[in-house]
Amino acid sequence: MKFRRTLLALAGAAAALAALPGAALAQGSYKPEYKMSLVLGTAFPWGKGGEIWANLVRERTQGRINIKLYPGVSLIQGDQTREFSALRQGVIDLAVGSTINWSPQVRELNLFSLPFLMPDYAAVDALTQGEVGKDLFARLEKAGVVPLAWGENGYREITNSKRPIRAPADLKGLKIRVVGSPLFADTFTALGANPTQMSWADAQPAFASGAVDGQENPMALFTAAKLQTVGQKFVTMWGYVADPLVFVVNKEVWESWSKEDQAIVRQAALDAGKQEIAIARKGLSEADKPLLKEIAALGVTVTHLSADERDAFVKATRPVYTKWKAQIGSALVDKAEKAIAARKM
Ligand code: X2X
Repeated sequence: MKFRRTLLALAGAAAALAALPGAALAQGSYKPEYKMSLVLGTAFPWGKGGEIWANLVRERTQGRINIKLYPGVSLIQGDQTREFSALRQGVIDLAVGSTINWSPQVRELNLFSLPFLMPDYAAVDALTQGEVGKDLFARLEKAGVVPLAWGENGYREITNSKRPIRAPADLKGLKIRVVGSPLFADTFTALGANPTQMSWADAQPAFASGAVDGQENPMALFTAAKLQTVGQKFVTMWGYVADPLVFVVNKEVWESWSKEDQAIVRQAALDAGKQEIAIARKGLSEADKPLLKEIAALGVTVTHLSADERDAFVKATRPVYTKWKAQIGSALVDKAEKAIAARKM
């Protein structure tokens, strides 16, 4: 009898809970703190972008939305290619994430990793700020997250500990760390290198020990992470891919906020994204590229390619481009190619 009463009471409590609108994340029921995932911290343009976003949101909502930064993708133990799934599942509330790290789950994001698709910053902007950017945001929404703004990690230049790279033959046999989808492994295999997939957290000790010879990452990251101190003494400016960042919110969290706060968070992401892109390009978008002089002053050999030399890399990776164009979706890649051809310089 007693047991039955308990059961009935439990059933009643469950029914009452179910009747609550949206249970834990009802509209207007805010968490005391929201978790923002980032691969890189505030010493890097990426982390600064996240910090600017969090600060703008805190100020403009008078503290209603309080965001804490979790750099090093610590919410997922450093496993950056799981970030998108964790975001969707609600382990992460917000993120500023790279298209590379989310590309295993959202194959269209591989677009930016097609070798030599985007020749310059104007080409990157033609994609992210145009129709292609809108298509990709629609795709991300369909995947269950709320994308708000674009940022930038940057042009990923090849670095290594062994020798200057001027031709694909110079990459032969070099062990190169990559991350993201198998597109990167395909690209480096086509160039004769020996690609190895690992997280950023694992990569740095691997450079230091010499287990890995080289890597590719933006120059702002090179200096902030002091990659010259872990043997990366040779840089080649080849501009083969650039990874944008996306400012994004978990869908349930987004829907729990008032319309007014949603508008504030969106505008703050747009403002932070714009500032972050300027920070990411600092020292590289100017004609004399002062950041490269700084890097050379650290004892690093910075190699610039002639048009013909660069073309050899383009040719060697063309089969990879063709293969992945089909996997990403030919219509989307066609649209991107047209937007780049029509870009304003
Ligand atoms: O791991 C990398 O190379 C980094 C930091 O650039 C990304 O997260 C894509």
